[in-house]
Amino acid sequence: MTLDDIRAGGKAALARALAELERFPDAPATVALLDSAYAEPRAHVVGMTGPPGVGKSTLMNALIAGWRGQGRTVGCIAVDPSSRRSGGALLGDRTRLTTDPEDQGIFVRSMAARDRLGGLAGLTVSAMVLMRAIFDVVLIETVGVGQSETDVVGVADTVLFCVQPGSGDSLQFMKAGIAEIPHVVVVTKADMGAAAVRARADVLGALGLGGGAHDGWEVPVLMVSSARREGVEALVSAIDGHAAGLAEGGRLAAARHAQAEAWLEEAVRERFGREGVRRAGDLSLKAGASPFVRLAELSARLGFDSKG
Ligand SMILES: Nc1nc2c(ncn2[C@@H]2O[C@H](COP(=O)(O)OP(=O)(O)OP(=O)(O)O)[C@@H](O)[C@H]2O)c(=O)[nH]1
Ligand SMILES: [Mg+2]
Repeated sequence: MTLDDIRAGGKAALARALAELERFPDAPATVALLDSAYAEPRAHVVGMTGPPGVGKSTLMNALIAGWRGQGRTVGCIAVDPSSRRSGGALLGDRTRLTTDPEDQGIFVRSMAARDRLGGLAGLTVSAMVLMRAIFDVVLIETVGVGQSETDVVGVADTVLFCVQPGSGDSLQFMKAGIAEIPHVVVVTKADMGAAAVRARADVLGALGLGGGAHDGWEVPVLMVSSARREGVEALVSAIDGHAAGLAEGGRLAAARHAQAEAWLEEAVRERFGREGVRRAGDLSLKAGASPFVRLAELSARLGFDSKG
């Protein structure tokens, strides 16, 4: 299947391609597809994280509606930390999508984070790269449990961190040293009134303590009520503002290049362990070079490990 086939075949074709990608991650056809997708990035990639129940999925629905209202196409990946649910991942259940299933401009895919607790499995990156070549926006939702918040940094151009009013999330935010992670902080459930205002002040205080520095970008802390669809437009604008800043001076390309190199090293480590990383030697990528071809080459050289 080629990118053109997927673009022509719509959501059904994309679903088939993603299934192939999961079943045969190392097949030459898969690598070729990912390679071409990597060379044609189209979407801005937004990562959304935050504690369980903070309102990520509801916000995802509101954001999708916001982007679709502007005529933009949206691909979503909801990463399910399967260990959180009894009986494994309830795929598709977490998203509770309220959008029109007939709309070809929205595609949502749940994925289980098999490899690490709450982490973004290698497949998430492959799916993201494929969807990035097809949609205007790609949104990745992942539950922040422990240190896994940082994982979303490895796949997204703009990272949103969600904080719930009255939950102590903002305190956690300070203690856990996660203030450097987000490009935009969202105080969810803003319809909760005073508690939301306080949460925002707390987060601003935490950011003021030296956190939140991103290359001249001042991290906005926005109050959003997904339930009432309030503040969603401002959030969409803030994301666009961050994207515009990244587009200057080749920053976006540099950030994506660094992500690709980090992913490659992680993938080699997962397959061949630390010893594999050592034997692989130089894991840097040439500008614009796809990590997928490189991984395939390295895997052939290092010998396929049963863990792969
Ligand atoms: N009052 C209010 N409640 C909200 C809002 N957004 C979400 N909720 C509620 O908060 C609860 C959790 O929302 P979800 O969107 O499922 O939260 P989540 O972060 O995706 O949860 P997990 O996927 O389990 O981590 C649900 O009961 C929602 O109805 C909001 O804007 N206002
Ligand atoms: Mg959710």
